[in-house]
Amino acid sequence: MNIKNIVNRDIVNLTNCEHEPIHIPGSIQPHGFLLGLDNDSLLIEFCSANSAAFIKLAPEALLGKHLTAFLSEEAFGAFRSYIKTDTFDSSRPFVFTLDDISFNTTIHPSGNHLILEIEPFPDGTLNLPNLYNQTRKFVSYMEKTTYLGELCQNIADETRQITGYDRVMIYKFDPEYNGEVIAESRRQDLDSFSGQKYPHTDIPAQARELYIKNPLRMIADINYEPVPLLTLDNTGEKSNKSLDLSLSILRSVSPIHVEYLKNMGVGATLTISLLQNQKLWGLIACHHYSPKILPHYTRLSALLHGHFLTSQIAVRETAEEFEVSQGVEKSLSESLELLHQHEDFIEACHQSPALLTLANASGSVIFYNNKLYKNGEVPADDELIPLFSFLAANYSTSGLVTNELTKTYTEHANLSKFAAGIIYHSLAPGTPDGIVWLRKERIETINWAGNPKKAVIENAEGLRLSPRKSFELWMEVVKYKSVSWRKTEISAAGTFTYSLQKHINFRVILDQENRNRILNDELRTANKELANLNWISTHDLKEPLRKIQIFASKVLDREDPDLSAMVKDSVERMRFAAEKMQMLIEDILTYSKTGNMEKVFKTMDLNIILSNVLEELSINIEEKQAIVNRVPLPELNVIPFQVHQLFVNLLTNAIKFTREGITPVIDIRSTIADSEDTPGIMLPRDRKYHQISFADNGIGFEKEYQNRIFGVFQRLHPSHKYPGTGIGLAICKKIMDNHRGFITADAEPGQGATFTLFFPAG
Ligand code: BLA
Repeated sequence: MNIKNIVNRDIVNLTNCEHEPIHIPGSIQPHGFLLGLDNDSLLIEFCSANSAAFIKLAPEALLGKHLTAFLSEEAFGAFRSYIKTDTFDSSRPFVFTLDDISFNTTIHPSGNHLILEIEPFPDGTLNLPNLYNQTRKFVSYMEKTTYLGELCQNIADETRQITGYDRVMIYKFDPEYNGEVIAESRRQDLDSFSGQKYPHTDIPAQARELYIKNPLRMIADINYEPVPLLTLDNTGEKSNKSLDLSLSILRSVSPIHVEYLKNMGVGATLTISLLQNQKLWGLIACHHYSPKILPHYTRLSALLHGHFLTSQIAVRETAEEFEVSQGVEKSLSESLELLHQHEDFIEACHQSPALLTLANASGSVIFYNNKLYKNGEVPADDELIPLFSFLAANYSTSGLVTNELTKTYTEHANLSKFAAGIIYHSLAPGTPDGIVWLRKERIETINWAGNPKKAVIENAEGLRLSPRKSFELWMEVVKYKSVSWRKTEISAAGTFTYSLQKHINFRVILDQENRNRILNDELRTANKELANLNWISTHDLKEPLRKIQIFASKVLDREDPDLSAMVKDSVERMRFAAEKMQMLIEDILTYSKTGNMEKVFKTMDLNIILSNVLEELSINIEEKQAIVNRVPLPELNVIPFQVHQLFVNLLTNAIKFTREGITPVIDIRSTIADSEDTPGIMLPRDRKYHQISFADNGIGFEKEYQNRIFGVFQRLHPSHKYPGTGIGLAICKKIMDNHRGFITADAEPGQGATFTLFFPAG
């Protein structure tokens, strides 16, 4: 019969430390022995080399056999019914007696095998724990303690009392899995480890994974000699056999960890996992300074402590978190209230204490419209402004939450005094406007148990890893960091920012509306004033002008021989100037009236208006012997007196700007047109217009004046021959605007001019 061992002989080195397969060492600790049975046949396939020390049968006598090799038929029957229950209950292990020694067998499945771990009861008794007492104590802790720290201390004390270890620690992980001793119960003569920190490298990831699956492990004697697991070497078909000991209690531990504990001077350990949300929250770590085997039931008692503490962690942490979040919520709703009450929240309330306490910040700053609104303890303005620009450039969409700003805003460590940690949100993307909550730097001294940077050292052989040898306190001073932001604080800051953004947007709209309203009011008043001013000034001006004209006429009419021709000429000029002035005033008055007067529309036959105008101008027409050709005009909804004015102005121009020696002919035409009929004119599409044109054969004008001609005081022919104020066509344009129509001009110098009106049809 060939027998081989399945000891894993991989050497751990710098490159594979995290991958050391600690679950398949192929060996166990010697305080018990292990059998691996084939699931189906129940034949012994694996046996630890130390079986003879317990049952006087060497592996050779057991491998390939049934348990009846050492159990009576009766005990074997009991075993069979035990394993039929499917769930293996470690609180009721399989117990058998051999030569008056009771053995405790914990059984669990592993792949295709059943693993039996067999330990004798150290003193031969079962030693059942007093669960009633234990439970009563737990309940009293629950009632007595409010905070997690206190509870941990109680658990540490109680665990030491039950188990008798020299030192019991509650060891808590931080997010990076560095650990800290947060509670400790110890033999009086020992130095305290309380408050010490241990780097994450002390417990590698695969070990942590394993401790989630298997919450309890024991090293009974750190100086133990690992016992190999043996199996039959059957024709080599399964040459690389291994047995997964993840859930085993006897599993041999990693040699690196053994070395670690030896360096620490520890003789035996018990470690219990504390889980939260399927993650390792911490450990109950027990040290003994000499070998120590903890009996099965006492282990279970200690495990119960672990479960109890685990069940309370969430409750206590939630209670603490709840207390904080109640305060945060209160401040948040206070701040939101202020926001809703004050239209100018930023100016009025930026120094509200609630704005700080909603995130438990030491300072806050709102940067809005290039102004800093500061609250609490904050950095100087010339530091804040560049900070806001930096944040807006990099975090305007995502925001930023950090307890170590210098990590992202490097080279600004000086800011840490007041802004080591920040929560930032933009208020308007694309601008530097934003809000920050700040936390001051908290300089922290960490008591590392040995220098964490030297947690791993290469030993003499070069590659082989070694845990550090010195656990002497190594103090690290952590700077530039603030206390971390809690979830509730981060979320309160987010909620408040969102409301502030809405508030600002609303303010902007409101401001805009206000500004428009004010502008409108101002415009209306200005218009009124203008109309008034026009009216007053024109009336006030007209009066003295009339007087000048009357006096001038009197002087001229008198035929006074004493008056020299020169004086007469001067008076004549004066009268002419006064007349011109009067015309100008008249036109200005009309122009301003055209815009400001109430616009009363009436359906009118334009032929009637045209006839009236022609009648009015008959003297001038006759004087020039002008011919007016007209076609029937439509009936339209118009402001009658304005269309009258329009026709007067157009016809007056046609009669005025005539060519010498040529009979003036004025053609008035009317038709319906749309944008397609008038390619040169930008009429709105899909609308029909009444197109009425006044064409003359007068002096015309240069094409370049075509558009300018409708501006105020545009005189095309500024000479005595063609007197005018330059307002007439501006009035025409305004009238057409009032009718939502258009006026265009077309001309050839020396050929004539055509003015076309477009009145909307229907
Ligand atoms: C395992 N390391 C462990 C365990 C603890 C620690 C508690 C669990 C195993 C056990 O039950 O003892 C660390 N123990 C501590 C710490 C304290 C303590 C911090 O009592 C503080 C008071 N360890 C190293 C280095 C490596 C390493 C450098 O220091 C490797 C790179 C490895 N630690 C290591 C391994 C295990 C381990 C592989 C798993 C041991 C096993 O379960 O096989």
